[in-house]
Amino acid sequence: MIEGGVDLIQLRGKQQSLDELVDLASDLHKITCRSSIPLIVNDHAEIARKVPVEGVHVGQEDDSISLAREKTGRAIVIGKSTHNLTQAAGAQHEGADYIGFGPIFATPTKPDYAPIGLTEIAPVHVDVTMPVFCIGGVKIDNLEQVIAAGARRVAIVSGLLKAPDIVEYARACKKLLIADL
Ligand code: TZP
Ligand code: MG
Repeated sequence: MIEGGVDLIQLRGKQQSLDELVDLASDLHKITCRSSIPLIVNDHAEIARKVPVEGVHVGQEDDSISLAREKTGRAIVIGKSTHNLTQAAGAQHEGADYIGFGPIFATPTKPDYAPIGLTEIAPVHVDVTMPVFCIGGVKIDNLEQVIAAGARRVAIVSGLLKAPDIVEYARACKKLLIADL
């Protein structure tokens, strides 16, 4: 992914214990920091006390932004998942540094959430000033559509992980995103 040009990596391990996530974050951070790619850990702010990751990501059901900041004990990027315009504005008010916005499309990676579609992508960029990462079912095949709807940044999970050639897939996505800047 780094070779292909991703700008950020998030460690997301829903099946792993906290200890396992700390070990994974530590191994991963050795790789990401060589390329100055920020590593964001999902769900557990306490990992940031043990590993010098650059950020923590919380969901609507996780720690608040302020509790997550407290748990990390240091200046760090904190992002939040949002699923509608109200939550996006709330995350900004709460002091998030960026938001995830979606799921844009239905996705097996997050099966319990209804897709929100493309229509709120443009409005969310009007409502909030922080970076917005559109997420959920985003693939190389629909990326132009997501960008045309107003997205400037995307987070891709299964598209990248299932790609036959991850470097090429990341490169192709990056090319579409950069072309639109
Ligand atoms: N939050 C909203 S959708 C999603 C998360 C974590 C999963 C995105 O995964 P994929 O495989 O890129 O659809
Ligand atoms: Mg979470």
